[in-house]
Amino acid sequence: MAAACIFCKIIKGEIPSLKLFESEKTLAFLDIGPLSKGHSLVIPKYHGAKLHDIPDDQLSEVLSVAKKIAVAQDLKDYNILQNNGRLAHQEVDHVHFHVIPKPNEQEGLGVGWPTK
Ligand code: IU
Repeated sequence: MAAACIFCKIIKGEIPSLKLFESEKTLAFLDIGPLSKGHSLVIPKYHGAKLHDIPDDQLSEVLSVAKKIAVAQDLKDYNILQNNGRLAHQEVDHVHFHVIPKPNEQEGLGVGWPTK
């Protein structure tokens, strides 16, 4: 845990979040600034800024939780994204995987990149 990290504060419950899944090692919650309806983040509870900072055993559950969310939300088209570093558009320095539903054109729920 890192005292100043916003996602560590979410893990500790110091900042509220809409949780979708929680286990000993992993947390998933709705993104506060969704790119489309249902956009969520899956994070290891272990604090590390970038993917290579996280031990394998702390990462092992993250993709399967992303998959559970895709199944639970009945997603057909979606992006799984993970950014590392400012040049790669990382804003929060605690590893997180985005699960971004890609709604169809008729539903009209997409609000921006990368849903185009
Ligand atoms: P990025 O990959 O670091 O660019 O994504 C950070 C995401 O964290 C972004 O989609 C924000 O909307 C999201 N987020 C959040 O859900 N809750 C917060 O308190 C903060 C950022 I700060």
